[in-house]
Amino acid sequence: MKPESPKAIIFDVDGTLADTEEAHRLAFNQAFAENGLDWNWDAALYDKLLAVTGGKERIRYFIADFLKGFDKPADFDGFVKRLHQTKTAHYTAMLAEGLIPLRPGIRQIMDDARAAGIRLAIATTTSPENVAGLLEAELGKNWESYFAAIGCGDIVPHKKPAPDIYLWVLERLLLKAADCIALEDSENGLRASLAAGIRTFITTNRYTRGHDFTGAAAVFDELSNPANFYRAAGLALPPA
Ligand code: XBP
Ligand code: MG
Repeated sequence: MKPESPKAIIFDVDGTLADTEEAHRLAFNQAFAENGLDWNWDAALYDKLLAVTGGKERIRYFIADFLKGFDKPADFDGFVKRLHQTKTAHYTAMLAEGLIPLRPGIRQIMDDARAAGIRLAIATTTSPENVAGLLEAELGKNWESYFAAIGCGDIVPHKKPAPDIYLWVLERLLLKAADCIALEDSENGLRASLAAGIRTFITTNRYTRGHDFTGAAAVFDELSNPANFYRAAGLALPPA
């Protein structure tokens, strides 16, 4: 039986709405240099570090698992927090310059869905400043009006692959998981949305192409032709 047309589409941000991880990686390295740390996360190392979601959590993971003999400062939590704040400042500066566009087809999907009365939401691990920076640059000052719920960063105790952020969004939408679909890019993201019971579609990128997407409803390399996504998702939307 054909599933009913979803009432909401819940978007992941990094890697899904926009190809952001290279900019995150550069911002991390700028923050390390600015704080006199000779750490350099090249693409190969960053690929491994992306196993942990959340920038603060990723810094801790790097120190614990990849950095031998680091002498932790007394206020280690404060050290990580400040380092991550510096990184976020560099990253949002890149966003403000319009350096990170939405991926092909994403704007079309948002506009088509809104025109058909399908609600949009965000469920991301990234910091709220980053969501605002990306979407203000791409959708304009009233970007928040596009979304019925915006779940990001530390508002939940456990980040992806835990389902917390998706459950938080479903609660705000007052919708059941079966009424929604999710759009993700990574294995951690897919595990989070599936654990929340949400039918999930994947769009891959250079960092996630080799991930295990078992359980995804469909996997796309990219969404420049939204009609393929609409057909797979049972979205009654006009072909692009
Ligand atoms: C991706 C993440 C984030 C970003 C870095 O989030 O895991 O941690 O890599 O952003 P998602 P922060 O795919 O859920 O959008 O440094 O702000 O965490
Ligand atoms: Mg992602």
